[in-house]
Amino acid sequence: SAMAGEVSGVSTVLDEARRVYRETFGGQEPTVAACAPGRVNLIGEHTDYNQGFVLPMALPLVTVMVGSQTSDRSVSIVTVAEGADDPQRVDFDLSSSNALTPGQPKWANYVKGVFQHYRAGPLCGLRAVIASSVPLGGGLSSSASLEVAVYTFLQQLCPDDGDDVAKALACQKAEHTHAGMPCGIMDQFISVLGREGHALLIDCRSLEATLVPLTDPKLVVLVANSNVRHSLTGSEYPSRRRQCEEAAAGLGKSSLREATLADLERAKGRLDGETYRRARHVIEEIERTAQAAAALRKGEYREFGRLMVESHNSLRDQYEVSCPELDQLVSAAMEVEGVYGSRMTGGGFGGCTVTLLEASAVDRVIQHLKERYTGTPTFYITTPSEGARVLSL
Ligand code: GAF
Repeated sequence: SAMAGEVSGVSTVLDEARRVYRETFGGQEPTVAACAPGRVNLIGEHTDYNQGFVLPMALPLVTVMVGSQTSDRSVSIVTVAEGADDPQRVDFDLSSSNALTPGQPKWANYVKGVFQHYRAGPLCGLRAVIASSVPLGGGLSSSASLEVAVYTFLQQLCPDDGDDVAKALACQKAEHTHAGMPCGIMDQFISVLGREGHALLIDCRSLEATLVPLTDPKLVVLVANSNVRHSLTGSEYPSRRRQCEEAAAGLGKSSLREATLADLERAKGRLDGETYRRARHVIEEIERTAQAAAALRKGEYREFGRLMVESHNSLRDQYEVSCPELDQLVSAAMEVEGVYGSRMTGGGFGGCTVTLLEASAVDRVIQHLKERYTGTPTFYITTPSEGARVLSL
């Protein structure tokens, strides 16, 4: 059995996808394979749709797509993603006008959305199998990894111009139109552009990204999945987004990225208390993220960890997207010697925490979280991994 927190490799997921492909499609072998990673965000939460900074890294957890072109325009796709039960299959015909209309099953909407927004074409028919080691709905961007895996797969059959930023934007659009989730650009961007051994400081206004090395062997990034997901996510995310837009408008700015704390204080009387707190989180978090990236560059892990905890507290108290389970995991982590910092990661209301710690403390931390957390956590000891790529078969 695997050690606590150990992550299985890409080849395990690839092998599973190939096996299911053979089983599903009469013993044939796939000819094309691509994968795209999930992500963990180190800091910069709910800042991407405010044109701010984020600092995610790509995970060794991936979604893999294997398949082959067909001679017509029929599409058959089977998924065996983790968390799903038996393999599920969808069939549609690209020559039919409603082929890409969202419907059931839900997972297929991500696929259809990417087909819809793919930047070259016309697309040919294909048979494919999708497998994943990214936990579904666990806050590690299983959906972005699926979108980007599908896009990267399609690039092999029907090449586009290879523009990575445009690719991330097309996948984000798929999420907007086909999953109804008005997400920012972070998850798709890091899944496309992540680099092994690096976190990525993304400026979501200019869409420029800077690599921040993260390879110190004395340091570990531990992801703890609370294994809870509160149903609030669906409605709360769009409403946070709206509040931020209202706040920016109230400050006379095009986005909260353009606003300073002084601007916010001047406008305080004109904003309701909740909108003020939302805006304050965003403005401070954007600044914190820039500071954290600078600290990481200088190897100032204590400072980085302090900023992580500030981020968590602000998400809990001002942005109000945490939950008791995430708060519990963060406080428990902070009790252990050798931990620099810990915070919720991703949209919130469940999902995961991310903890930065001394490598020597990792067993101690996992043990302590198991004891202190009232639920059943899952752990991933992670390393910053490569973004989407073609796999050889
Ligand atoms: C979700 C969204 F998809 C991202 O765009 C981002 O806004 C994140 O929540 C919060 O930082 O993952």
